[in-house]
This record gives sequence, structure tokens and C-alpha cells, in this order.
Amino acid sequence: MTGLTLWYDRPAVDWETEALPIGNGALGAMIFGGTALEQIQFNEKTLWTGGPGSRQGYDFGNWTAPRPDALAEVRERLDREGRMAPEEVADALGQPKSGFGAYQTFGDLWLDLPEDSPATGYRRELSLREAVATVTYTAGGVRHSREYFACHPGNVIVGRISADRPGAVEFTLRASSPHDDKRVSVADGRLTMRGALADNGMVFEAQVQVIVEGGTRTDGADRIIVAGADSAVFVLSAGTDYAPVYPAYRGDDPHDAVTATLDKAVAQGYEALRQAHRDDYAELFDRVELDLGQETPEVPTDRLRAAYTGGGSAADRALEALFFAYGRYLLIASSRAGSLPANLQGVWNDSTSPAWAGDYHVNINLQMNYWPADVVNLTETARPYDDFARALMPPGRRTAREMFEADGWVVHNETNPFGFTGVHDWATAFWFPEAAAWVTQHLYDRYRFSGDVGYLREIAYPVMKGAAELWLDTLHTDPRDGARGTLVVSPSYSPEHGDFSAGASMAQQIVWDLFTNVAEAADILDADAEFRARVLEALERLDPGLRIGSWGQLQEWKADWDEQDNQHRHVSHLFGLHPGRQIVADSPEGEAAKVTLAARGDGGTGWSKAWKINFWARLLDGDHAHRMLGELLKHSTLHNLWDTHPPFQIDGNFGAVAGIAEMLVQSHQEVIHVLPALPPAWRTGSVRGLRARGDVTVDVSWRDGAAEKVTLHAGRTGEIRVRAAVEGRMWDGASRSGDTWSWEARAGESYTMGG
Ligand code: FUC
Repeated sequence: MTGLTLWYDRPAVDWETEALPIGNGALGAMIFGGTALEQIQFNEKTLWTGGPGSRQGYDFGNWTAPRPDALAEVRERLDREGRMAPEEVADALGQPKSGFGAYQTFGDLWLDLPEDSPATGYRRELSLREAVATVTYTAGGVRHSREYFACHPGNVIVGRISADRPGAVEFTLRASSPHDDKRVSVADGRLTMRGALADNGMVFEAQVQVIVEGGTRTDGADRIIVAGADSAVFVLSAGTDYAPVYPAYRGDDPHDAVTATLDKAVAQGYEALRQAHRDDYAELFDRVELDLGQETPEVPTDRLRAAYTGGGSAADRALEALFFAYGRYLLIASSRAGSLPANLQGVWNDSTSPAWAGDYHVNINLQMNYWPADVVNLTETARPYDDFARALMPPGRRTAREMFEADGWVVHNETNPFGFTGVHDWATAFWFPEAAAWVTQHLYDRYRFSGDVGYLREIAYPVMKGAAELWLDTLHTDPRDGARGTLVVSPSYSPEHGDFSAGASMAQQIVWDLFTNVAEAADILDADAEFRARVLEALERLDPGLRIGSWGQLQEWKADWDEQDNQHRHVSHLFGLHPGRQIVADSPEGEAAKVTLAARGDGGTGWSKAWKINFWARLLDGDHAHRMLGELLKHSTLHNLWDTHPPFQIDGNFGAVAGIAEMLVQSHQEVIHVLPALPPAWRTGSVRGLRARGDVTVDVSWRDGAAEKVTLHAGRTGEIRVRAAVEGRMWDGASRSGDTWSWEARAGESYTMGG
């Protein structure tokens, strides 16, 4: 398929809105594509200030002195008075942040290029098929080309500089970094930049090897000079002494690993690295193909986006299909096994003080990053998320013990790579112990997609169980419910507005989701009978957090405080609709969710709009879901198709990809629903390779808004249930009830309906 390329007719000037991202999970780079000066800003995902050793002092967010009665006092006041201002609760339970740190830019590579005559025929592009960024132009009669990619198997970033005339390649490569405690040295065409962060002593090192074909390569004191070459290649490797292990979070000096990685890559050579990259990337990216009936006009991507109307033209659909593919590209580029998960900016950051520290917000943002991972057939990209969740347990247990006197583990509103599981004191965003439960949701969901019991047993279940233990010990009997003894979360806070109260809807729905999942998991694993019985008993008594209020809305709080003109970006009380599975479409709660969403409006920040795509898709309203995609593309998307909050925040890219998938296939309710929310704007098209829970891969084509042919590839033997309005061919043994078909599928077999 054509059109899966972002391209521009000018070099990038602005990092955030114009430069193009490449990455391999651990490493990221932003390509500017200048003709006189090339800038390649780069990152390594573990380079963080803060944490143990920070000059500010680091406390993991745990209370620096015990507060034995603090929580009980807040609870009692909420029981008496019903609500408390966030500032009062922050005074009682918060404390100033110390040593949280921030994700750091590593530095920049610069190529000083000869100032020839002006460049003509300029093109800068990012091919999503190849995961390669290229820059081409003509100057002084010579066609110059550069290509860049981030190779996951080799763990390096590679660039190649070439020209169509022998001997015409000439540049000086140098490096810079805002960390003034670094040293740069050069030997044998290898530039080394090494230092330790002033704040926490974290050691970082990057090495860049330059290799030339023809011409000369000269070592300067801090730069490498290439002249008269036919072509040249640079290979970059970088690392730090970070280790994801509580409590010190430090490992080996990075020098040996960075050297070995680079030596190996250099020995492989450019073509082999390119091939390894191509194979590795294509194996992931090519699993899914989306055709929305698009036609890609020959205009640069910034103009394609600026011309987008949301109205469903073939060019509009081209942008939508490109945006979907780009989200999958970004996930592959920013989240691969062996490093940290994608943070608020994936892996890309050019600053020493990025917005929200470029951290891991867990009151929606980190979770949203991984919503698409399974449904768009990139389950491997979620491995860092699994590792991160597991690594939060040791510090989270200590926080649970010290703050809640509870078993299990906890994390609050946001965290860092150093196990920050406690609190700070920003009144409207410091208290969110439900985050741990929410983080585990995706682990269970990963099991539901794959059916991999080994994964459930070894990886998902221990983390889920730990999160559930906290709530078994912490839920509070709500005096408002008298003899019924309903269990509520107290104190609870609906992100990131309103008052504190007991039993906010999101808190209840998250605990409902966790208890439901962990009880199911224990049952599947035939494990922990006593624990499971406790969970089921608590679930029975749990206030489900689903109330329909005075104007027909789903209530955000247990008391009917919702204001009809409140358009806050968080729509937390619809958690049970998405990403949860407690609220189903066409039920009274589903209808109330519609009322709530309509009142909240179609505005919001980037991620908020992305969430609303998912909500409307789950409510089976494809037109409204598509409208939200339109709002996102029109008003919250930058020239380089990054989502903007503002500023750039990658969750909206990922949330939107998940939302598009939800419009095409849903499977959260034990049935594979094909084309549940197809918008009129996508009259005819097809998608191949989406995943449904139960280890099924789905291909579907549709015409004039109706499914034409559906093929299901069964990964496992067992019952498949499919809801699809499709006419025509059906195999023996399938039974039908309404528009739902079911049959016993055999592993490895494919089943086609219609067509
Ligand atoms: C949540 C949101 C903000 C922002 C921040 C990183 O707290 O409420 O809008 O996205 O995360």
C-alpha cells in the first residue's frame, strides 16, 4: 500500500512540531534534515535525574515521618461531612516532592555540511513501511542523500550520508549535550561523550563511530572530519548505569556495554544492520494493514493535515490511515523489550526539564500508551510495561505498609524509574492509590488476548494479587449505606477535579475491575482458594460505582454532584465503559454514559479526545467516535503528527490508535464484535490482522458500510463467538443466535464468513 510516509519539503526548524522521530525502544532520535547543518537530537530512555543519590534527597514519595492517624482522620471527616477540599487532604496526606527527577535529553549530534549553492528538490521523509528517515536534495549539481534508522537488534542508531557524485561527501560530526559535567574525546574515528549527571551522579556514555568509503576521515579533539568521501556511515550506541532494581537503581558502568554494542554493530556493517532492522521491524509492522478507501494526494504531510476537514474525503481518510499506521510505528519505536516503557513523550525529549518531567503518569497516561498494544497486534511492545509494573512492587509494598498499614502494593498519581510510589502535594493530582489496580488491568487483558496461562501465572497474577491485597485491607464500610455495609474507597478523588469524598465512581469501578479480574485469574490458575473467596466476598459488598443521576448522567461521585456544564478533560467515571468492561452499550448505564459524554463535550486535550474515541466506539456510535478522531486530527495534532496536549504528549497518538481499532473490532465482552462502530465516513475498506481476545486474529472487509467478508484465524482450540452482520457462506457446525455465531474452533485453522 502506498501513502505510509510522512514527508515534507523543508528541513525541520522546531523539534517538537517538525522534526521526525526514530527509535528502537531504548534509544530515540529526532531528525531535522538541515542542508547546511544537520541536527540529530538523541535520547536513551534511562537517563534521568532524581532517585537515590539525588542532591535533593529522595524518599520514594513515602512519608518522611510516620503519620499514624492521618488517613483515619480524613476518613472520619469524610464520613461526617461528606466532602473535603483537595487542599485540606493534601495538607493531611501529602508532602513536597523531593528528588523525583526528570527524563533528560542525552544530547545532539551535529553534521556541519559545506554551504554549497542553495538546495533544490528537497525532501525529508519518514517511511513507516521501512522505519527509515531520509533527507534528499540537490546542491551544486550533486544529489545528496542521508538515511537514518534505529536498529533494535543491534541497539544502535545508524546514519548514512551519500551523494550521487564520488568524493562529494563532506561533513564534520560533533556532539553536544546540556549536561556540563561531560567530556568529549575522539580516537580512531570514534567520538565518546561521557559524564555523570550533577544531580544524582548517574553515569552516561555515548559513542559514535564514523566509517568512510573513499576520502579521508580525520580525528579532531572533539570532532570527526570527513572529506572527499563517496559515502559515510555513523553508528551510535548509548547507555547509563541505571538498573531497574529497588532500592539503589544502579548497575554497571555503561562503558563496557556501550563499547561492545558499538564494536559489534560496526563489525556487522551498514547493509547487515539495515537488513536486521528491516526484518525485525517488518515482522511487527506488517501484521496489520488498514484500508479506509484512502487516496493520498501528493502534498507534504503538514499540508495534508492542515487541509483535513474531518469530512470523510479520500484525502481525509489518507490522513486517518496514516495516523493509525504512525501510532503503530511510534509504539514499536518507543517500546521494546529490555528498556523502560514509553513515557509521556515515548522516548523523545530534547529538554532537561520536560513537561511533567516526561514521567510515567498513572492516572491514565501510561495505561493509555499501552491500550493499542494487543489489539493492533504488537503485544511484544508491552513487555517493558510488564517489567515496569513488576518493578513497582517492592517500593509499592513499602508504601502500602507505611501509608495504609496494608499488604499488597500501591502507586499513586505518577511515578519515575526509581520506584516513586508515594505522594507529593499538588492538591488536585497527588492522591490516586487506585493507580496500581489500574496498571494491572492491562496485564490481565494481555492474558485475555493471548490465552497464555504461563504468562498469567508468572507475570500478571502476582502483580494483580498484590494490587488486590491492598484493597482487601483498605476498603471502608460506608456509613451512608446503613446496615448494607457497602464497601467504598475512602478517601477517593476523581482525577483531577472536584472534592475528595468516599466512593468516587472511578475508584469503585477500578476496584470492581481488579477484583473481577483477579478472581477470574485465580480460578483459571486454580490458585489461592482462600484469597479468591475473600475477593469474591468483598466484590459482593463493593459499591459498584454505577449510579444514574438527576439529569440522566452517570454520576462521577457517589453523591449527585455532577454539573451539566462541567467539561473537564478527565471523564474518569466512564472507566467501566473503557478501558473497563463493567458498563455495556445499550444498557441503562450505557445510556447514562452517553448523557455524561454529551455533556462533557467534544473538546479536551489530546489524550482526552483520544479517550472519547474509545468511549463512543464502545457505545457503538461510530459517527461520534469518528468525530472525536477528527477533533484530535484538526486541533490536537502537530505537523509531525505527534499528539499535543499541549505540549507534545504521546498518549493521544496511542489512545487514538486503540480507538480506531475499537471502531473495527471489539472483544471485551467475551464475543468478537466485528465492525461494532463503523462510521459512515469509512464506507468501504478492509483491515487485516487486528487481534481479539481469545487468541484470534481478525481480517474483515466491508462495502457500503456492511461487512462483506470476515476471516478469523484461531490461535487456540476452543469456542469462538462472533457478532457480525455478514451474509453468505458459513461452514457446518456454526450455530447462530441473532447475529452472533459460535463454533468450536481448532488451533491454526482459519474461518471465513461471507465473501
Ligand atoms: C494527567 C492529566 C494532564 C496531563 C498529565 C501528564 O494528570 O490530567 O492533563 O496529561 O497527566
